[in-house]
Amino acid sequence: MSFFKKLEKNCREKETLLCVGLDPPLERLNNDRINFISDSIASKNKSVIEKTLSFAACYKLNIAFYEAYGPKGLEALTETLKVIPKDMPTIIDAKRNDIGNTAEAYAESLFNFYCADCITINPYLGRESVLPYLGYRDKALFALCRTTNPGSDRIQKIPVKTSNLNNSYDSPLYLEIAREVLTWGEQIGLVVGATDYTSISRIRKEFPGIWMLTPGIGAQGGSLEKAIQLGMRDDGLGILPAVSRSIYTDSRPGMKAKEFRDRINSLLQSRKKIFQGIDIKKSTREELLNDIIQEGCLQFGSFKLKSGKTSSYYLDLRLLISNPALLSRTADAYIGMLKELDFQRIAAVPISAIPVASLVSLKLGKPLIYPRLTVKDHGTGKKIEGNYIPGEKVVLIDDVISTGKSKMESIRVLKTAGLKVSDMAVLVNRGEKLNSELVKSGIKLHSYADINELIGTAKQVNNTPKSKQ
Ligand code: NUP
Repeated sequence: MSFFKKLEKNCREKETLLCVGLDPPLERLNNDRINFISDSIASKNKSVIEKTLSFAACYKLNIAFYEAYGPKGLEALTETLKVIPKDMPTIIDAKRNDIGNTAEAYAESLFNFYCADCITINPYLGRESVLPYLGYRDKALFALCRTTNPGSDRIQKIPVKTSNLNNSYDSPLYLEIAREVLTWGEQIGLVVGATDYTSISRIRKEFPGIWMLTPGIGAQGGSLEKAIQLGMRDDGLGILPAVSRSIYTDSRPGMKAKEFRDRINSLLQSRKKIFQGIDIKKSTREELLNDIIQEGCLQFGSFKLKSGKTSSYYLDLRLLISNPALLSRTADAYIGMLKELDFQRIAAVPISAIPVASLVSLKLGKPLIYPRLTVKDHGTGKKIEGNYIPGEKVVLIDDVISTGKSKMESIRVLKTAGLKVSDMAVLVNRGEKLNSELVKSGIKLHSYADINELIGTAKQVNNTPKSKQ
């Protein structure tokens, strides 16, 4: 299992985001004492691990505090890593990097010898220096982006000229580094310290899906609450507040870790309340289709379609917006289709898909955009509403598909802006012959129900007394 999957599983199961740092404070030792340091650190670590295990999302060991004692210190590191249960993700904070073949040796040591699941690296040397680490597919990296030491401002905030499709502007160096580093692979997160809240917020805004490792809480004065509020993803994950000294050197490390975990969770609870809104029942597929029919979304008669053809039925899924609970359940149906797909943003086909796509976006924590099929001659005149980065993968959402001709209009606008569309999801497929350009594009169509199933449901619903929703 990959590091980020293992981490997310652990965070969800144990309801925690806390990264506990195992950094034994440095002692100046004489020759006699150094022989005992390995046992002494290993047993202190074992005790801290036992007490904090239920509150930790992962452990981070800064290698400096072990290397300081030479081979005896590294023995303690090895022993400690053995004590940590296999399903608990481990990070070795080494900030290590070099030219390719040297980085290969570092990767061998940290990933194969010490068996860390993840390490911190310095991205200053560029992409090739990171490739040897990325060869370990199940492992991950946190690249230094914004560090907590006060002097880091002088370097990390240097303004850099940046340009995108429309304009050029200044960005702080750390943001440019983030933009570059995150193109190197999916196994990469960023170190963004809790001592600069603006950078946490800018990184989260620009990269809604990434993981941040956030040290600087406790001994260095960073606020846990602010870091979480600004850095948490909308799914309640995505940030690892890292606390070392404030837990490790406390006389009751277990209580201290619990206290941090509880503070994180109380923020999570209040967020959940905001997002939950109304009480929504979970429904089976059959119940959902029944209720959509009951809402009057499928009408029989003679209807003229956009294509000019006449149809004996008409699907009006726009009605769902007036029944918030049903709209929310419909959004869950889309989420079921989107779960396994790989994308950074959702694009809604205007106008009918925008309300349900907004709900999907909110529930999944994935940002939303929509293309404009007719560009306004006033205001900004944008072709796409919302923020995006060219090169990102988007999934297109619409309510119904007939031939898919109108989907192609949206897809063309998105592609012209440099976005990649490989999947689209609709609630109902009318089962017509698909537009040839759409077929050629290779975009995969996911539909929740086809029209025959819906017509079948409608017949049953019309023959049975109306049930209460
Ligand atoms: O910017 C950084 N700041 C920082 O403190 C990047 C880090 N990796 N760290 C590390 O996090 C630091 O070296 C130490 O291992 C831990 C913070 O420890 P504490 O201040 O919670 O004791």
